[in-house]
Amino acid sequence: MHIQWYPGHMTKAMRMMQDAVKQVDCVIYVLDCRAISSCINPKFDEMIKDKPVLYILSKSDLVESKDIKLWINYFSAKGKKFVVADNISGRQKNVIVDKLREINAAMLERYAQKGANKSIRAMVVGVPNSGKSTLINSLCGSKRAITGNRPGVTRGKQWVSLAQGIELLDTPGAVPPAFEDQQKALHLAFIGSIKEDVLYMDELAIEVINYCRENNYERFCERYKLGDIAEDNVQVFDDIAANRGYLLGRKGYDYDRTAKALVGDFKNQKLGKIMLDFPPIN
Ligand SMILES: Nc1nc2c(ncn2[C@@H]2O[C@H](COP(=O)(O)OP(=O)(O)OP(=O)(O)O)[C@@H](O)[C@H]2O)c(=O)[nH]1
Ligand SMILES: [Mg+2]
Repeated sequence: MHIQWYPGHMTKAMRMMQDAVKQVDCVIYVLDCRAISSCINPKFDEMIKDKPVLYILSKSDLVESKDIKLWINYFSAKGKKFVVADNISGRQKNVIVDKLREINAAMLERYAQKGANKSIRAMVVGVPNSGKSTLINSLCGSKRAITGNRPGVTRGKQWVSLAQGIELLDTPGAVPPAFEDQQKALHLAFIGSIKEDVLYMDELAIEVINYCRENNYERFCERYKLGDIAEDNVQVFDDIAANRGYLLGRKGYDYDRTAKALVGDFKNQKLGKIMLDFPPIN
């Protein structure tokens, strides 16, 4: 499967962000903990290169803490400012506000010397569905930004003010215009950052089987009541469809339904907490 998805609204969104970045003091870069490397969009990196950046490693509740630890070590070693967050609980609110002050300390100090009180303006960027709008809502304590578990929920730009003298700009998610590394595209597909219409469920399901054969063997067998995972992926489909009763009348097994169940289970942590990207070794 070759994944390619760059709808017109993303070109428009990138243009809007190019303009908006000139008006902000810093950037909040939201990365889904399940696929951190895949969430890095080189187009964002280019756009924000002159701004202080706070990385939010979001959806931490969906990954094992021992796995996140690897990323904590990586970001720390690189001297990057970051907060590991689960946006829904909003538990990290104070830490995030403190870190925003920290990355803007020089600017705040300049204003303070002139006796002025300057608010911090931050643009929130990330791939679709990474949790940007949810993070903004948790920081402001109310549902100001629209959220939803599919890519492309936020379409325009929206400013939200926090009581602590911070203004946040919500932006639409964007993926790179082309994926040189299809593995990254696949990982983005698994975390719901790519519209399902452009994906082939059966091919994604085969990736799930391959992943679980390597990483989550027992959990997979338990979930689908299998003695083992057959070597032949079509056989695995047959075994699951048979156990689940996914039949197409007399025509045999319902592969579409089986594929959907596999991908859905993978996405909804029914096959365990899964981290797809590991830090590069350097
Ligand atoms: N478990 C979990 N779910 C989260 C977290 N943050 C966001 N979500 C869910 O992820 C989905 C996407 O969240 P949004 O905030 O709409 O994502 P977005 O980055 O604004 O997406 P676009 O506007 O499409 O670019 C929603 O169903 C949220 O409830 C988190 O920290 N943990
Ligand atoms: Mg949004």
